Amino acid sequence: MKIASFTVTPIATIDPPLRAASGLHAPFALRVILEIACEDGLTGFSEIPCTNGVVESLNHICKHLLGEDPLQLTRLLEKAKASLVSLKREDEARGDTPWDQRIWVHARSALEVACLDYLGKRFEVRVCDLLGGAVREAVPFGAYLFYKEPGAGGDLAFNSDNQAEGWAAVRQMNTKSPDEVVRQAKSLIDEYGFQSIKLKGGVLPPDDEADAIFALRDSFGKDVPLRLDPNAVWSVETGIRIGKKLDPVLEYLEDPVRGQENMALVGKAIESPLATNMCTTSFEDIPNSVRLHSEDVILTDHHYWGGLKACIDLCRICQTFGRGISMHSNSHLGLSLAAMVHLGACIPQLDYDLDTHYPWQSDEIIKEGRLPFENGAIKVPDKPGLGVTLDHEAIAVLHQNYLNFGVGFRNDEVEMQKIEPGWKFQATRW
Ligand code: GKR
Ligand code: MG
Repeated sequence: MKIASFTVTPIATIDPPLRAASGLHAPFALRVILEIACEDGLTGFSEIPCTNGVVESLNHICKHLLGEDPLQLTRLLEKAKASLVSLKREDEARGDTPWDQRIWVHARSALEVACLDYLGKRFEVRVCDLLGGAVREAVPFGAYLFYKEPGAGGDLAFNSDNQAEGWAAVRQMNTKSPDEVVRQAKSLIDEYGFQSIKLKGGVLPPDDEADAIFALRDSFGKDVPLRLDPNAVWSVETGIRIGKKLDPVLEYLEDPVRGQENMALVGKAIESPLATNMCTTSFEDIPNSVRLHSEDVILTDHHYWGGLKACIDLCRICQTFGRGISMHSNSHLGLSLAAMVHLGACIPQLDYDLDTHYPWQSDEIIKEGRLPFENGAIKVPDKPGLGVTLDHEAIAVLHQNYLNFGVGFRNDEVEMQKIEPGWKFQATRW
């Protein structure tokens, strides 16, 4: 069956003012929804992070794929890659930001996941079955903590008199001190049952972030694994000093420093495993990773590694070279989450709970509504394909948000300057 039409829809979804090394999250996070429709009337969907370049490229590529059969996925992706070359976009570098800026990996992921969703419906099997089969039926995620400014994002102002309770209330609150970090963790864990914790760092002076980690340990005890991720803005000296300080309490330290060489230096000096979604981020980085031993754990992410099958390949390489596997996340909705769950279900050596920003987002674009966590895990959907259905009305609303918002890419530095004039991103801050 051939692809008869496609739709590329950029959307803006409410996102709270979370802090990171890159600055501050804008009131809306940008995503792109790809929908392919085939001659048999069946459709396939995917969700990826949005930039102007991704939207333009996907529109360009998809025109070349009309008439292709998603079952011939390798051929289809080769054709897609060739068509992108003719667009001559120059922004094919990952960049210094905590998130990845390369267009091709995003486009490849969008195409592959939409095709697998369609194929699952065509053959009445789940995406995880197309990937080789599930080794677990529920996929565990961790509590993802952020320093944050007051407010819940979108057009909603912080209102201390509102009726919100529990996580809905804490989600709006300022988080800066170790006590506030612990309050956020307790609330997330009460609401979702997460069994491990990651703190997004790179925001406060490193010793203050270490104090927050010790406060979490005091509060939750040694059975709740803890991670800290300063997104590579520490120097090697700081990475070694803080790494040693936190050695007794961390499950892993994620991207303390920038680049494989620096990661290897820190890794040799401390005991905690090092994890990355910033220094080993493509297959081309693997030889150097092996040569230097730049990290112990790689955070896979199907949006950034070019799709679900590429991540399965990555896991095999990780197994060969003794790397643990975890999963990276960015602000996202249920369509991305469903794909993450199918992938998580198929990774035999899933060593760690996966990252997800999902509790921070309040919108949804799937008819099933917000996907429920049970003891921190999400059940693999049991319907064919990804197992979720697009809610076109919700997408239309979020597309209007995108048009109203009028910004086509994520820029945390500009957002940060709105609350701290003159603030500048620094690739190495401490
Ligand atoms: O949401 O601000 C954020 C994070 O910093 C995100 O953009 C990172 O890509 O979560 C990510 C990470 O693990 O580096
Ligand atoms: Mg990270």
